[in-house]
Amino acid sequence: MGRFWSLLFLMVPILGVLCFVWAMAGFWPMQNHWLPENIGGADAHAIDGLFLFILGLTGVIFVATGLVFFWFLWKYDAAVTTEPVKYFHGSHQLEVIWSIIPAAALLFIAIFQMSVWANTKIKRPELSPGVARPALAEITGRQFEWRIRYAGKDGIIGTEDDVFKVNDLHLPINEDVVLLIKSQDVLHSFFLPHLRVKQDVVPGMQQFVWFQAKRPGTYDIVCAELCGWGHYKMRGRFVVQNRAEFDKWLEQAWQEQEVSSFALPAGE
Ligand SMILES: [Cu+2]
Repeated sequence: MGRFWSLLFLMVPILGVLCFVWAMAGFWPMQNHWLPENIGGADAHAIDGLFLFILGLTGVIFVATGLVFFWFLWKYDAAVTTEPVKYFHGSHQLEVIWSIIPAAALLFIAIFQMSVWANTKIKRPELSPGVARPALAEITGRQFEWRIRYAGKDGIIGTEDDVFKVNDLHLPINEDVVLLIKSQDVLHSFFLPHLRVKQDVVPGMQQFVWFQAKRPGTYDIVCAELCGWGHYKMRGRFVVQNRAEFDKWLEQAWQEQEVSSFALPAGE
């Protein structure tokens, strides 16, 4: 019977790897179970590269551990092993080895990912040397929607020509886009899966995210932090379009906003 359990245990690494390969290949019924289409620039692709590297590294360790477990279960099956159990009280040498290897692996990952981290979280794009690119829009997360305030024609947030929208983000294609992220109430997480952008939205903090969108279309904005009963519906969409279309859309949104704000007859 012990052999049965060891073979069953062997299924863990085999089925685990098979699931990943199946999903990556997009075979039925696991179409759309792998990463969403990557429409971002070099940074987004570098993030995918890091993800796959770490997946490969942990995958090798996962399979190796699974095989070792299997081997021990198989070899020391009580039904076929008559030798009595032997105990020993730790091995200093082994402990040093299995502390150093993971520590070295983690240190390697920490150094290996530094330039990607710097590009996506520290080096904000610049308009000209020393001048940070201003935000295209301010995104305020609140239970349970994304309020979006576009800088408008003057390119400055907080002025009279700002355009207000809810859950409807438009972005120009092939440009460095900077967004200012805030929370009105609790912790949220601003997540654009197709751009590999994810930023915790922390009450009391102003944060910036930046990226380039390289493919036109309509994509999801989601909240990636459980923020209350309506978390599931805290989603919006973003539309990637060329600069001329974006400007036209913004102008039209401004006109509509003007009409709706000033349409009431005097006295009402
Ligand atoms: Cu949320």
